[in-house]
Amino acid sequence: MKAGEKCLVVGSGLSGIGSVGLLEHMGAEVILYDSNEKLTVEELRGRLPKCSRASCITGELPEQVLANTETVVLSPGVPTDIPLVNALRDKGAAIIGEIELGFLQEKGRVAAITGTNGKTTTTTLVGEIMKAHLGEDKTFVVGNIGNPYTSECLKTALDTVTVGEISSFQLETISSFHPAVSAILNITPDHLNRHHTMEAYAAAKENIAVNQDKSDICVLNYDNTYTRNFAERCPARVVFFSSSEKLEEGYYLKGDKVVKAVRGQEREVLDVHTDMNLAGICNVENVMAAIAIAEGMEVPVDIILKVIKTFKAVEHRIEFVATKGGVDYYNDSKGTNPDAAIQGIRAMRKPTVLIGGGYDKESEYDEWIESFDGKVKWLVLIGETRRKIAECARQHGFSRIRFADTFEECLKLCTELAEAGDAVLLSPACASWGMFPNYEVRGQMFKEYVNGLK
Ligand code: UMA
Repeated sequence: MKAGEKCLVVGSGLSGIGSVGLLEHMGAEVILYDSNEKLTVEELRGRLPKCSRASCITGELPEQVLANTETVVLSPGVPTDIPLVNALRDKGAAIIGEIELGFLQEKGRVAAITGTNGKTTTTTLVGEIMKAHLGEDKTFVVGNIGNPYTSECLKTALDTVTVGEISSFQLETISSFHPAVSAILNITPDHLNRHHTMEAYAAAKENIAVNQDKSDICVLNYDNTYTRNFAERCPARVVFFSSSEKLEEGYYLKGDKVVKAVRGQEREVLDVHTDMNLAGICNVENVMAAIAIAEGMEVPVDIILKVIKTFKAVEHRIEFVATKGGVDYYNDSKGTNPDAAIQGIRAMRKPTVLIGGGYDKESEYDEWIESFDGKVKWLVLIGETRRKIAECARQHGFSRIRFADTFEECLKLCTELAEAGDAVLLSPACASWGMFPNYEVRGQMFKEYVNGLK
């Protein structure tokens, strides 16, 4: 990027603010733009540091800016096929995403993790392992996890490692992003309103390896059809993990043990009951992926195991909150798609009052409803998708459904419906948008309500 380059940053959230800071450091002339008409220019300015010289625009983008922009940095929440982005592309502007911009300043090695589910847990665990190996000051954990890459990349050096949780949205707009180790944990239907087809969604995820070669590693889930098939065309050296199949090469679950196979020779790595604190088969898969990634980043096995032994569940992911009036409350606000929510139900051991519904990502709910398996005694529905889910549930013979207009009403209803010996699970199978700014706020509100119960 040349000094004085005219850059437009679209979106004034975390990624946008990080991008403006980095672009200004790189000597660019920056405009921060947000299409949300409800935001004022003053509000945008207030989000930037005082020293920033960036201009701010909200609402409609003036024709002159459209014509003069040389590089556009898109926030992940901005679809790449909206008229504004098409117009900028047609005018000849280069379009990149926030992750690509961060990578332009990367000096160390990168481990990048994507997948429909398990990204946050795996990224956090790999981050902890890298910190134990290299030290806190030489490890950066960035990306979809909530810490923009552009805010950290200038601190990287030849001996640092960046661990990135990278979403499909972020992978749509990379061009040179090149991790030494990548991982695709699984690919199941999600975000179809944004990507339109499963093929496009899978292709975005596969982009994580697009710049890798055989000197790099790509960790893939053998049990998932999409990721297993990707191995055939993956440009990196593939390392598989599996929780259901014996592998000649890779990491797999054998009874209660995770073993590593090298040309058919097995070595026991850990016992899933005594060596880890995370519940559910999905977490065994996350742990296997984390071991494969960390070994790929040349971390000695004893350090990896030491960290896994003390690692606790990530907030909002099948997180036990409290027992109140004999009822166990679980926060799985991160269950933002049907597949993740199925894992939440699987982890329950008691009759469950389930909170579902939220923002409509055009998901199908059939498999989720089928996974209720006699365990869900009431389904309390909220949000935009509630009628669609109720209709689907009734088609599958499940009619113990209640509706709530607000989250507060929903929580009160759950407390009334749950009896001692039951569980209440917030695992909505939908994103939080529309009712909450993000899933963290939804989970936090749930926890505050539960902790306030007598
Ligand atoms: N905006 C526009 N034009 C548009 C769309 C949005 O101007 O067409 C503006 C909005 O008005 C808003 C801003 O863009 O002011 C928001 O940008 P954003 O949605 O990209 O949000 P950020 O705050 O930058 O957060 C993003 C990720 N958000 C999304 O991908 C939706 C965060 O992931 C991530 O933590 C953060 O960057 C730092 O990397 C969140 C997420 O929900 C957790 N991710 C999805 C998921 O996990 O399912 C993919």
